[in-house]
Amino acid sequence: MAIMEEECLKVSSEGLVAEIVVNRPKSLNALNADVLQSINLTIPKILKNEQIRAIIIRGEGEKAFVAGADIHSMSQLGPRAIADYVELGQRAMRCIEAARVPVIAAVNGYALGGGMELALACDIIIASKAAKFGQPEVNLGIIPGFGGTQRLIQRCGLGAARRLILSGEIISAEEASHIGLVDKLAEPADLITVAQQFAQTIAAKAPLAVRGAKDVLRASQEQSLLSGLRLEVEKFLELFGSVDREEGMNAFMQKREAKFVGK
Ligand code: DAK
Repeated sequence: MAIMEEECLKVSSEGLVAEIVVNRPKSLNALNADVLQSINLTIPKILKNEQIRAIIIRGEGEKAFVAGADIHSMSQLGPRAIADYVELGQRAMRCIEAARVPVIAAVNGYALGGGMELALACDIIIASKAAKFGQPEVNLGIIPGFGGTQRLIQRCGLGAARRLILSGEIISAEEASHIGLVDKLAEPADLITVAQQFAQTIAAKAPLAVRGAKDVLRASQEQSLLSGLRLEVEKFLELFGSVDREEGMNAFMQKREAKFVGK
């Protein structure tokens, strides 16, 4: 049953499980302000329904879960607007992380930059064997800004976070599974079924116990997460004013290699 349909987000629920689909396949589901705002509005609406015991998030189409923050729209933003965008995105990730029910990312294709950060904000990551993961922000003269620097460390350790964030390397789903980024792998055609089955498994458990466990697990990381997120935003905003950021984003949009000057 579709419970809500906006241009950039499709939301439905069946029984105890709700599904959110990021619906911008022509831009590989990149996160613009509309998507982030819709996530912020949609999750509280879903959670008002007390029947719902798990949420699945996935991307429309076969090519991408989410290929990152929307570089086209981000490149146009001035200092004030970029600060608003930061706030919107960080709030969307917190909204997922703090949801009273577990949230499962079903990753079908590219999960890059803000897309990988969206998956990291979820409790469980289930990926198609064809999925690809990476934090390629250094190619654009910036750093992850939706919590990736912090949540990747928490999930996979400092070594893996350094490797991925400093190099921008894109890794296969199998490798992502090997470093603990992905919790479960599925054949591409089975991804949605596997995610639904796992959501049903959780939904069948005692809801108060699941919620209590989610809260306590999260609390173990909370203080370092909050101070890390503040640092991440400060550094992101500083870098957003750099010459290299402008060059990196222009190079992406013009489909050419970036020439960085360290300014
Ligand atoms: N934004 C906007 N459009 C995108 C996009 C993106 N991230 N990724 C892909 N697209 C668009 C392409 O521009 C292209 O559009 P048209 O040219 O057809 O109009 C269309 O999707 C198909 O993409 P490609 O033609 O490039 O497809 P390919 O198969 O050749 O390549 C690719 C697929 C995923 C390898 C490639 O598209 C790619 O490298 N995309 C960019 C990936 C990336 O760098 N992602 C990270 C973005 S930066 C922060 C918040 C968040 C962030 C930072 C700070 N704060 C607010 C503090 C996060 C930043 C990022 O996520």
